Order: sequence, then structure tokens, then C-alpha cells
Amino acid sequence: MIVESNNPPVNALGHAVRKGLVEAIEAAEADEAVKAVVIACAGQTFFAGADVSEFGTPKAFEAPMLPQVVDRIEACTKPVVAAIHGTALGGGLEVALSCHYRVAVPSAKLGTPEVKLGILPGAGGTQRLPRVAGVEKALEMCATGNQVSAKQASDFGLVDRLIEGDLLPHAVAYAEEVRDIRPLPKSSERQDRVEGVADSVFDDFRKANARKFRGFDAPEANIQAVKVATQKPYGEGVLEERRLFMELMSGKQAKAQQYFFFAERKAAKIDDIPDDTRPRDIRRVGVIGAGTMGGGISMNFLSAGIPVTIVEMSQDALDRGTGVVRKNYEASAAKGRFTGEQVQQAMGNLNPTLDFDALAECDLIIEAVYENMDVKKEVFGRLDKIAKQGAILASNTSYLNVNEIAASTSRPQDVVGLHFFSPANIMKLLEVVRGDKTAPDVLLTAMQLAKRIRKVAVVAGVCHGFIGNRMLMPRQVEATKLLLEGASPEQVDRVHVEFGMPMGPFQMADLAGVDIGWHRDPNRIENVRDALCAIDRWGQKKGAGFYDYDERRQPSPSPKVQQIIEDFAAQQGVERREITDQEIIERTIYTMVNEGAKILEEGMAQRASDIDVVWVYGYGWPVYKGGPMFWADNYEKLDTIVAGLKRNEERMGDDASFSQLLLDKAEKGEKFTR
Ligand code: T1G
Repeated sequence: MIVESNNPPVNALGHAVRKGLVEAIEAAEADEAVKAVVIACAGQTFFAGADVSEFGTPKAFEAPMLPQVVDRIEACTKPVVAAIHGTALGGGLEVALSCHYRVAVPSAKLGTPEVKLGILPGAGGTQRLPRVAGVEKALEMCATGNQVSAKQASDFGLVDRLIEGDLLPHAVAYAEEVRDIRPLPKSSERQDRVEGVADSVFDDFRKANARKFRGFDAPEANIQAVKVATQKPYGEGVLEERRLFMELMSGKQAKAQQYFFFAERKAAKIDDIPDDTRPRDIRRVGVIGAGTMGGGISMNFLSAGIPVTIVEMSQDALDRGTGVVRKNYEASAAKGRFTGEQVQQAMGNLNPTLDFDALAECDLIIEAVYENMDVKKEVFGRLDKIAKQGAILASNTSYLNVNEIAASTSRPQDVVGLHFFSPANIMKLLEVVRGDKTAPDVLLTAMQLAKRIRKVAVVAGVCHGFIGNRMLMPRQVEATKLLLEGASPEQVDRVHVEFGMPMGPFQMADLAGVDIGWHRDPNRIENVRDALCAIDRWGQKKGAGFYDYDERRQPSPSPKVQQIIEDFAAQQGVERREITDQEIIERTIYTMVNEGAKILEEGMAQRASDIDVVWVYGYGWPVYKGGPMFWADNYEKLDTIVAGLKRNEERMGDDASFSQLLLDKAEKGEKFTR
């Protein structure tokens, strides 16, 4: 008997699907003619987990809940085979684990991504997976949420057979093969792979992932749940799993991470373009500039199988740029991210040339030249003359006015900003900057192309710094003022790292380059940054910036920088004082929230959750705090933010210009995010 779920788009295990599964198993058991059962899914994928949209609603608690479903499947007196294609994730993998056998097509992926939602597999997954796949694999899958391929799953016993060809008929044939085998293999009863596991396995895993798990609650709970599987029989282990699941589910981090799951997907939607808008066909991409950004940008398209024509002005620059691209690919291949063949194919799709007119054959042309408006206008003027009709002309500018750039062409409707974040081939965020005249189909093309090159795209309006950098700037201004007023770079950075950021403002400046945006005149010293740049303290690349660096680039506080700060404060008559950590949060992170509110009220972002997506993917904001706007709503509360900003108003001067939207929402007790 074939039991097939058909619940697009991903066969999420909502109440109806759960009920259907139990009814089907009971019917199969009652029917003498049925000797075995195959559970399969129609559409793009096997069950992709519980229905996350049911979380927090009564539907999630409507019987049968998933633990009952999986136990009912495993208790079936006839063999049940899971036929897996697409992605068997979360509850989907738990359903498969409760089946007596699992077969899959080679392209299938399996995983327990619950940890990314701030929870853990709550339907026996932390108890069955180690019993089937072994403790080390179960730890890796449950605590990191990383998927495994069907081949890998087959290698470590999670999949019983890989199916070449049509899945369903082969799954039925497999069911025929096993129909009379008894006793039925029940994963909950297997003990061989969970006995005699040393504590060091868990401690070593914790140590190896400490940096990645820092600040998160769910990874540790997943580790504890998997460890219980080695200490207690299944029946008791699931009780502990349930306890840990409920504890996580009721916490702020799970709410933040589940909010973010939908926020990320919502960002891909453009609210105000006609439904019948269709994307343009992008077959070849042109990139102008083979520097760090141009090379990284090119790799995104090459890795997605899209040919790239890359243009430079000198052979030397072109050779250097393409050499860096090849080196990056080879380094990734050495880490197993690409095969040698994929590297060859990508490099074979790269067409380096000095001939600017070669861009005429491209459907999308991205300039990644020097961040100067005159240079950009000159390039777009030339593009306007040679690019084919309908080609999309994109600027990788990180803050310049896209409308002004578009005005240097006769086709402003074809111009858009594509702001990649460095390193462009690694960072997932892409700000798609919508000019006043950018055509809807150009915008739609950019958003869909972003998904194709595995970026998370967010639409931004034309303003200085768009969304991310616009919020970064006031943070930087306040952070620098705090130095003069008495804080040290290491105190400000520590507060941000303890908050959950990967690094603080000054560590970030040293990494990116203190000299970015510097006027280059060593005699013109108007602030601490100028003073550092004037003496070659440009950051890590110079071995010194706000911090001193040893040969392994390990930072240490710099007495020289402290002296420069104190001299500057004295020069400006700033009386230094003790600065509390709380004030640093208020002067920097509250200020970011205020700027985010201004971005919203000016229509420079479609929605508050888009701002959160920018900050998580562009700057490493801790996803367990949702993003600046979610955090303001749910961790700090808006009236607290307003009070904090008011408390510091006189110190912040004109930077404290309050967003009216923030004031209104705080006043009314409303939130930015849902
Ligand atoms: N529940 C509800 N909706 C879901 C969903 C889910 N599990 N997964 C995807 N969607 C929606 C998504 O919001 C989008 O909707 C559409 O499907 C396409 O998704 C008890 C408690 C499966 C790899 O975490 O990883 O099981 O925007 O754009 O790129 O232990 O979706 O079109 O309206 O992502 O092809 C665990 C999450 C749940 C899997 C497909 N499962 N999903 O990627 O499409 S918790 C997950 C994914 C759980 C149990 C626990 C991906 C995908 P819309 P998409 P895609």
C-alpha cells in the first residue's frame, strides 16, 4: 500500500497530514491484502518538517501530534518503508526514522534543522537518530542543523538503499523484498550504536563548536538530548527530549529564530509590483573591475553555472583578478566545497577581456569600480552606448546615489543597485537598491537571480548607505565619541561581542580597513580616525589600527592609541569619565534601532523584518535575537529604547534626532515586527 502526502509546497506535517498518516497506517494494518506500506510525498520534497506556521497556535497541539504519529508508524505490524526525495527535514526525518526502512534517491538531503529554529527534534529524533546513525553523526546533525546527502546517509546507515531511477516503483519493489522479514527493525529499540559512548565524545564536540554555538541555547540542549539516548531507554529518553523541547520552545531565542525563518523568506517578496511582472532572461553576466569585489561577484555567477565576461583596463589587473578567482576556487576545492571538475567548469565560463565592448553580449552588467560618483557616471555613460537593449545595468556601490548613476544613462529603468558585501563570494546578503525609475521586471529579475546565486536579497531604497551601512554610520559616530568621553576601544568592542555580535565596531574597522573613506591627507587631522591613518595605523593589513597586532594578527590594546584618544579629548575639551556598558548599548545599539525606524518611515525598506535580515546576514547580528527591530520589540521594548536615547540626548547632540515612527510606536505600545 502506498501512502502519499500531497501538501504543497513542502509537505509540512500540519494537522491534516498527521491525521492522514495515522489513518492510513491503521487502514493498512486492518487490510489483510496489505503486506507492506510505502510512505511517500508528492511534489518537490518528502516531509520538510512540522508546519512551522502552526507553532504557537492551537493547531500545533491538535491530536495526533507528531510524537504520536511516529510511534504509531513504528508500531505498525507490517513493514513501513519511507521513500525519500527532496529534503527529509525535522519532523520529516523523524517520520522516516520511525519507518522500518528508508530508501532515497541520490539527490535527496536529510537533516534535523530544528536547532536553526531554536529548538530540537521533538518527535523522537534525538533518540532515534543516534540509534540509527550513531552518536557522532547525530550530534553533528542535531546540534548544527547541517543536512547530509542521501549518499552520506546511506554510508552511515540512515538510508537502507539508494534508488537510481523512479523512486516510487523501486520503493514498492523494496517493500516487496522486505515484506516477510521479522522481527521488524525498530530504530527506538536499537542499542548497539548508543552503548559505551564516552563522555569525551560530547565534551570534544562542545569544544570543537564552542565558537559557532556561542550565545545560542538550542545547540547545548540538542547535545544533552542526544546524550540521554546513550544513558536511558527510548521510552525514558523521549520524556527528557520533550522536556528540553518545551523549555526551548517557550524561550525568547526560539521565537526570534522562528520569526527570522519567515523574515528571510518574506524579504524575497516585492510588495508593490504587478502580479504579471516577469523576470528578464539572464544568460551571461558582465562584471567591470577584476578587483576584490569584481572577482568575488564573478564567482557567485560562475558557481551558479552562469558565464561571466570580466573587464579590466590593464592586462596586469585582469591577470591578477582572474588569478585570485582561480586561487579562491582551488582553496574551496581543497576544503571539499567544489570538485576539480566544478572549478574547471567555472573557470571555463570566465571570459577575461580588456575589450569594454565585449559587454554588449551580456544580459546583466555589474560595475565594481572605484567608489566615486564621477567614475561611476563615466562607466554608465559608456555602458549606455554599448549595452544591448534590455540589458540590466547594475552598480555595486555601497552607498552612492543610484538615481544619480541612472541619470547618466538614457535607460534609467534598466538601472539597479546590487550591493554585495565583502567577501562577495562568501557573504550571503545582497542589498538590491531600487532607483526611482528602476523597472519592476528589473527588480524582480534581481531578486530571483539572487536566489539562483544563493544570496539573500533585500530591497533597499536610495539613501546614503541604503539599509545596513546607513545604520552602521551612526553606530560608528557614537562609538568614536564614546572613546573621547572615556571608553576604550576594547570596552566598546567587548560590550558588542558580549551582546552577541561577531566583533565590535573597532575590531570591524581594523578588519575592513581604518582608511576606508579617509581623505588621504595625513596633515588634515580632524578626529581619532584621521590621527590613526596619518601614522599608517590602517588596521590589520598594516599590523596596527585601533589595536596592535602580532604576526598571527592577534590583537592587543594599544597604549599609543589610548594616548591619541586622550590627547584628542584634551584638545577638544572633552572631560573624560567612566562609561558604563549600558550607556555603550544605548549610545550604539539603540541609535541603530532609531535609524532603522527612520529607514522604515522614509520607505527605504519594505518592512521592519527586512532590516533584521540585512543585519543578520550582512553584519552577523545574533539570529537568536532576531535582528535589531525584533530585538527592540521583544528583548528591550520600544519605550525603554526611547528612554535610553532621551537619557543620552545631550551627549548625542544632533545624532539623537528621534524617529517619529519610533516615538509613536513606543507611545502606543506597538511593535515594528510581528
Ligand atoms: N513549515 C511551514 N512552511 C514551510 C516549512 C515548514 N517546515 N518549510 C518551508 N515552508 C514554506 C516557506 O515558508 C515558503 O513559504 C515555502 O514553504 C517554500 O520554502 C517536531 C518541530 C524545505 C529546504 O526547518 O529548509 O519539524 O514564502 O522558500 O528554498 O521535530 O523550506 O512560499 O509562503 O524555503 O525550496 C523543521 C524548513 C521544522 C525546514 C525548501 N523543518 N524549510 O527550500 O523553499 S520544525 C525545517 C526549509 C520540526 C519536529 C520539529 C526549506 C526547504 P512561502 P522555501 P526552498
